[in-house]
Amino acid sequence: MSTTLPASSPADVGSPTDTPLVGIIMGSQSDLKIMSAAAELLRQFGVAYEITLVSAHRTPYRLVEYAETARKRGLRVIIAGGGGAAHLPGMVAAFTTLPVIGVPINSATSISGLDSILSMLQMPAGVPVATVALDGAANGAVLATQMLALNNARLADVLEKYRNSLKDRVMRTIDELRK
Ligand code: RP5
Repeated sequence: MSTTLPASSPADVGSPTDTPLVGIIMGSQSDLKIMSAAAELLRQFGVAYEITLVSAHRTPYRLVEYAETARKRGLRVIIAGGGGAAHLPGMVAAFTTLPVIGVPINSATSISGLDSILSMLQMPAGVPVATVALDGAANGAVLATQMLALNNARLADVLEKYRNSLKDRVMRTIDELRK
């Protein structure tokens, strides 16, 4: 996503030096090429985030610790990406009542990503994972920012400008095609 937004002022809530409000996690270093889009967008929005690896299968105790301490460390929403048997978002959701946004990833080991989608989409009642599109890390960042913007006027304004920039891009292309 190459949309550039105005830099936030130092006084803004959620400048990159603040305590992270969004946790971006993923199951493997191979997921980083997808999940980095979420980090890039949050950086553009001026939302403080942290990004790290937490594997449901390879570092299960780290998953428990990450999820159990997330709220008291100041996080307000978690974006969790995974491919294959993508249990990370669901298991994180099991250990925290923070909203968890799941990003299914079409990894080399997945069945065209359908396995990842179903792994995080079909959660039992009471423990939701807000699942975005396959490889949809950017929408994970937008959705997380929309949650934060519920009580943050600056972020609401940033999102408005972002939407307008998307519209402007479409209109520019329409104009180009008319020539
Ligand atoms: C999942 O398995 C990860 O989220 C990744 O998408 C997939 C493959 O992992 P690697 O074998 O590339 O480490 O746990």
